[in-house]
Amino acid sequence: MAEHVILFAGPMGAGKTTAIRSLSEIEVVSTEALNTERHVVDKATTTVGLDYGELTLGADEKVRLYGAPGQRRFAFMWDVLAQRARGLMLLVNNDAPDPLESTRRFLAQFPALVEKGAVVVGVSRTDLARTPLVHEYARAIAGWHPGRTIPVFTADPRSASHMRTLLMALVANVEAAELLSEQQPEVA
Ligand SMILES: Nc1nc2c(ncn2[C@@H]2O[C@H](COP(=O)(O)OP(=O)(O)OP(=O)(O)O)[C@@H](O)[C@H]2O)c(=O)[nH]1
Ligand SMILES: [Mg+2]
Repeated sequence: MAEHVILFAGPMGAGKTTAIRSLSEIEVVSTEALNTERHVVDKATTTVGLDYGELTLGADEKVRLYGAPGQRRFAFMWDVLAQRARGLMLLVNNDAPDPLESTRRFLAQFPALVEKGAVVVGVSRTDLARTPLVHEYARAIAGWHPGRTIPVFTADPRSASHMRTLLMALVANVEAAELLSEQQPEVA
């Protein structure tokens, strides 16, 4: 059975934990603690370690889902989790103060996955804030990472079918990127 390890990263409140709970076929392992930053994002709990879930895609692709904490004070976990990840699902809450700048900063945290072409961006909470629009993200990302294919979708992390569509796009991109890199001739 082919196996994928996908990391969900992005700012606090983007919906990483919610997305993994929507997608997982096993009971999700979570490390939620009381949110002491309710002035930043008004929700009861926040991830302090990681989330873990699993699902199968098609007949024989197992996907391991890891969710990172969003808060910068837990940023040491981002590198730990990125070392294992073959793909990055970057979730960004559109109702945050400067979601484009958050996108730029989070992409800069994961240069190897960006370089490999193994990233999909999901813009959440678009029912609460309509803008920036998807094409504005796509244009900004093309400016920061010219020549890289980083698809952007709107996504509701509460919806399993939305998240499944994004995940399938990401897995397809990861597989294509890995096949391409195998075909690259060795540099003498
Ligand atoms: N209205 C609306 N609510 C959403 C949407 N996406 C997520 N939410 C809600 O926003 C909150 C997101 O919380 P989490 O899933 O804990 O976010 P997180 O990214 O794991 O946050 P941290 O672990 O604190 O970094 C939840 O209450 C979700 O129900 C959306 O598209 N629209
Ligand atoms: Mg979380």
